[in-house]
Amino acid sequence: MKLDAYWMPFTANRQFKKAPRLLARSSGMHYWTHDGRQILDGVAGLWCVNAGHARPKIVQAIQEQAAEMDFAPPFQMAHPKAFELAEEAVKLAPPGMTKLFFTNSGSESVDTALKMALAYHRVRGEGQRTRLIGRERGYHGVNFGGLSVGGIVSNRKMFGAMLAGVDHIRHTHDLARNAFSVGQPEHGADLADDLERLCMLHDPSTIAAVIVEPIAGSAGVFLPPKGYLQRLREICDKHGIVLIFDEVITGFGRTGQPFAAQTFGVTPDLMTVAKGLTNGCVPMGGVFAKQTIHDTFMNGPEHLIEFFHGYTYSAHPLACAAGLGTLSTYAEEGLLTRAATLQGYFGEALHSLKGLPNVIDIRNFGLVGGIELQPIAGEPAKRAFNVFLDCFDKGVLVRTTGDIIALSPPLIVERQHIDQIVDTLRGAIQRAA
Ligand code: PXG
Ligand code: PLP
Repeated sequence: MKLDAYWMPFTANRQFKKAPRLLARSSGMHYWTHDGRQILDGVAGLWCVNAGHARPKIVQAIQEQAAEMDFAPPFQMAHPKAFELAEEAVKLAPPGMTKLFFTNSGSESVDTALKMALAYHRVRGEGQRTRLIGRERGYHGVNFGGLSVGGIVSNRKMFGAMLAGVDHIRHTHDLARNAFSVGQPEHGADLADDLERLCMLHDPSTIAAVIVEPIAGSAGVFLPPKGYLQRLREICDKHGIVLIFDEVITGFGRTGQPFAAQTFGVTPDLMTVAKGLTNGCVPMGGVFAKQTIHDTFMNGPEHLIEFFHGYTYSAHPLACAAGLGTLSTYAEEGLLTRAATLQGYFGEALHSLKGLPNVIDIRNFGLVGGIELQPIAGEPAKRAFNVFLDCFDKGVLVRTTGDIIALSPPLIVERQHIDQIVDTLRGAIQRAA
């Protein structure tokens, strides 16, 4: 096979092409490589295959839809499954979040939510609210909006000035005080007050929205300190700032409830999703909006477009069919609360790795895990990458970012799979010493 033409995303292309890792088939908790090796999926593909692979209802829904209708234009037209999926999805959402706008990815969801927040203020006559606030070490996708509010230096530094008028609150990662916390860390709720600092600097009347991940996944699994999200909500309420939760990873059962907003008891104004919405089977994302935000747009003459935004593939029929198959699979199997049942076992298994060489922190919540390693001096990210390669060689797929190993198994995971993931990691971490 020629590997030349494909410029791979977020990949060490030259290293990969010397020793390619090719997946050919998937079912349930497993992948099979092109040469027939079985690989246990410790990361739900890329945090998205929450119901496990090749689930029959989803497969059938996609097949039938492909044969019935390939595409329907989403602007000034629609098809029934778009409405059905939105209706089913908002039933799972926190109270008041009754509207769903469709996109094709998490990155598009984030840029959509930022635009919604700006336009919402403008429609209300507060068009001076143009500033967007993100958080250091946040990940909100790779499009210019999400990149600008994001806080991962390597994702940002090559790309110029990005959006103007963006600022960032401090991240909450604090190894000195919180290392090896089980579940939410005790220390750091006060870091939410950093938003007050930015309000004082810019004046709150200039701030449109704040976006945070309830649990930061991609940047390295950072949990919200106890009380932190509540405090952010209070400050946003006080100053009329739209609070956006980016639930691209935490959405659809990862934390033990359908959404992290429910798990942590804090309702945002807008909520971005993707990944688990269609079990990763067809690209799709979305933005849940509070009824009040949506209704603000519904003024002016009825024949005029209210929100000048959308994608050719918004509410694509194949994605809607996959989404409906996905939500009914989640419901039938109780998957959206299964992480709550398993988090004790999962957490204990992960924390059993404490004491291994170079393990400087272990973090867990629901079915999300993070293991932070001491970097090799002068060679950041190499130790964790070696662990990743070693695990893949031994039949387990994990994910690394910098020197942090991230875990997010499909929600159908069983105890023996958790044991296999953790045992494989134990060996690999020892060999990486
Ligand atoms: N927001 C959050 C919170 C995400 O986790 C996105 C937005 C962007 O979604 P798309 O669909 O545009 O990729 C994400 C995506 C990793 C990893 O290594 C995680 C993501 C993407 C790529 C890698 O953990 N999350
Ligand atoms: N670029 C061009 C030239 C287009 O015509 C369009 C859509 O019509 C786009 C970009 C945006 O594509 P999409 O709607 O798939 O995001």
